[in-house]
Amino acid sequence: MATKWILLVVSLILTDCWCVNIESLNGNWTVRSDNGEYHDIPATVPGGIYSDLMNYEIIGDIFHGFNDVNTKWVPRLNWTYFRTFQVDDDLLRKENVNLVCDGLDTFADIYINNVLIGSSRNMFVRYIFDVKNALKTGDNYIEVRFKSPIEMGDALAQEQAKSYVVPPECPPNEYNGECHVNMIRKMQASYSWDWGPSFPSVGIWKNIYIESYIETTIRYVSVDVTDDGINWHANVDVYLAKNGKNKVTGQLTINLQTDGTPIDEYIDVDVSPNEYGELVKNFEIVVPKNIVSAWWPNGYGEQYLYDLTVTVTTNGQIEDTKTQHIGFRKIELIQDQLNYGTTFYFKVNDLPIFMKGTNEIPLDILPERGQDPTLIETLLGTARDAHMNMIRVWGGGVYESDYFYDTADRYGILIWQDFMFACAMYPTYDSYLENVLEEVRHQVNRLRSHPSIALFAGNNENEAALRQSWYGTSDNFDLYYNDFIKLYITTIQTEFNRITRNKRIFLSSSPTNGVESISEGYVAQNPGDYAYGDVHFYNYVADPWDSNVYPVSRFSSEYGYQALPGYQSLITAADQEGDLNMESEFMYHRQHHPGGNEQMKELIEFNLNLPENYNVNYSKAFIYKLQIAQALGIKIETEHYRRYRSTLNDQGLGGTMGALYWQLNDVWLAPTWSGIDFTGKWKMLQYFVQEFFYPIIITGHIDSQRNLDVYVVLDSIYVIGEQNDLTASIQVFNWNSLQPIHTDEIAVDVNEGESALIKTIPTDQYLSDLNCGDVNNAKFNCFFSLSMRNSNGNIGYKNYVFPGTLKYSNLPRANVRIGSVTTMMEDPSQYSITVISDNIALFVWLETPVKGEFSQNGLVLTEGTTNIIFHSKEATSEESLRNTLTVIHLMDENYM
Ligand code: BMA
Repeated sequence: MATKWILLVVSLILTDCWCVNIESLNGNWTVRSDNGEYHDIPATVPGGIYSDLMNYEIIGDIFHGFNDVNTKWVPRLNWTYFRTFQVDDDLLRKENVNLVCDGLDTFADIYINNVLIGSSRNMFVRYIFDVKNALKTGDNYIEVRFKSPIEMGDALAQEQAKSYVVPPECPPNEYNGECHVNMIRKMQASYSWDWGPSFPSVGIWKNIYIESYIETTIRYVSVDVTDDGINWHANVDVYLAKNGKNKVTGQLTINLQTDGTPIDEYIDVDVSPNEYGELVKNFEIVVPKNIVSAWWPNGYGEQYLYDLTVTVTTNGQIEDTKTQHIGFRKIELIQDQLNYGTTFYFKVNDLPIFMKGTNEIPLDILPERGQDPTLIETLLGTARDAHMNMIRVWGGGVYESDYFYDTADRYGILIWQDFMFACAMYPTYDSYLENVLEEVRHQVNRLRSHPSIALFAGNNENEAALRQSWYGTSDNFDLYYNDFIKLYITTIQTEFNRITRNKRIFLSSSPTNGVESISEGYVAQNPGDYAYGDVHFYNYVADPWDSNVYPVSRFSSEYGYQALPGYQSLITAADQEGDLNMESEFMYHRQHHPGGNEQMKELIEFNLNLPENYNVNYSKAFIYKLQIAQALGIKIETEHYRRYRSTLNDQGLGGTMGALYWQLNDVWLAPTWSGIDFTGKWKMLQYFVQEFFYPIIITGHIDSQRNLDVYVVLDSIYVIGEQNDLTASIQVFNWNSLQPIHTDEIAVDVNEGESALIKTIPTDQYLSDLNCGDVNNAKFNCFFSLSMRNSNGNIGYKNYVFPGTLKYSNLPRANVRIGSVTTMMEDPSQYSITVISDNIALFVWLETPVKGEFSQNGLVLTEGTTNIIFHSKEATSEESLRNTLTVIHLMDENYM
């Protein structure tokens, strides 16, 4: 009984922290422009100027029509956010009173009661200002005076140009963007990108609050987990606040949850600032492997997370408590020497894992909106359901919210985290580098405890940009080379290694040749060398459906093709239907990628006929065919990478262990590389992603000798169970019959983590013997259908290989219609739909305005009746779904 009471008292003490006090300043503010034109505009914090001006209807929906250029005046003004707030005596009695700004975008002077208390210059830094002497009891007044980021960027560029220009000065004209974003520490894409509009945001985009405490408070609990083979080691850094008294003496109480008895530790602290001005206490918790369960990436096991709670006590009083979820996992990047080149793959908990995933761009071009938990859950949930295990947070966006990384931890999605530098040269004068150092310290300490964070990389494509002189730097290579080293190596990497004590993976760039780049002084002769490191691959002049055009890389971290969002999505951004004609001003306005619209037409034309321009459904047909071209292109490319995981080719290339396509999401309605459009609707690509990333696939390709090579690739049996009696079926279908004309059955023997070649077929001879058309002239009226089954039924998804260019074939005519639509008993938000066809039908595409997703879409039908599930995300009924459902296919007369 007594023990119980003691425990209760102790737990009350440990959870009840009465010293640190937080007074939020989030909520209602007011904003005005400094030129006097706009005043008394109600504002919301966290937020931003575009959101506030839209809410107050000073500007229309910035995502509509040409409003990106119509609102170019917004970031050219200086905007001041202000409000009053109350302070009481108790708060002012505390020794330390600070204003904490989790995110200010970007250049602001902050005044309290008309006294300047500090300034900001980096949207990725958390600013903490001592405001004890600025506050008074009762009413207080705060102003955050933002300066125009455009003017600041211009001024900094002028100053920089006095010694030398740091290019690119401006984006290509097609972007309708702004210049000099590389001068400022702000989301680089907010000045436009090849997939995004220019909205140079301004505002208080994260929480803002007054904190008060007596002795200290906890700034970060940052953890790097390592493994010595027998035990896990949680290397913990507790960063304490340091203003007021410059030394902290007291105790830390540590509590780590385990599967059994928690680990409790008490540590005395007596810390003074180190040479970097940090008050940091480092300690190690040794965790026997049998008392916690390992964290695994999606598809390989569970994502066990444990609470690590740190409490700081001074003078016998609890000052602050922070809980961090940690996971126990070991992650290594293996770059072993091969005869030619090196490997480049990740091992998690000693298991080599093929990384399947994508690149995310900022979740919203207005950074405050990218914090939305529902948006995060939806995007990462879609990634998880599509069997992804890695997402790259690309370097032109933002370090995402805590909620984003928490969700990645829960979903088992490893994060390849770029530092926020992309496609540019950057300055390196002293105060710029100091600014970057503040960013690195904050972001690395904020993020590194997440088990999902696999690695940090210095930048996006700047090694390649420098080596290949994308911005005309070749005449002064040494100058920009020295800047490269100074920024990414001497500054960022050195600081990163110091903070993490060399316990985390750092790559200087992406793409990079990894160890080979290092041996070539960090800027390799060919940073995109297939024999080393990671590769970004884009080729718009070769047939995307021919797997022989793709690189045999070690790890492909970017690749993709553009497509338009679906008609129903795109029309919401336009004024009228005619805007969706490919030749319209709107369509050229929305295409930022130079030459992109012509490339999209070519992308279709490699394999399909362009729709006739006079067709009433021209825009719909164009979008449909473009989505097919994109989806199948990325599918073929991804399966190519997955097939190569166990093979080295004659040149010693291969052993591919990663496929991160470009790009997951969108920030406006436009032609982009995404699989999910800005309204959340899936392009055909996203439907294909969940199939081509399935843990086991059967996949075939026709090699340069015209052999059809069929592989089974098995990543892990975790999701699908034991595969001991697997049979593959290679069928040939004639375009005009739902009955296969030939079936070849093969017993499959494939190991976990293997890509196994199960059959090679001399395509043309084989199909000629089966009377498959004018084979010698590459006109085929047959195709291959691939599937797998075991004694429990079908395994994975069906796949297919077209032996020739589709547009040269006499393609199948079919009548495809919706049969029944029935609410599913077990879950009324799901509807079972039957699709009926009287013949082979290609890329059968279902659509409805009701929000939700189909279980499959863009199907190649080889059966008369196919069941599809629709998961609705808004209220609907059998009847309204049935009434709005449409189904089309490649040879649909209305879409040719
Ligand atoms: C790569 C990316 C992005 C770009 C994409 C598509 O270069 O890193 O900069 O949006 O390709 O062009």
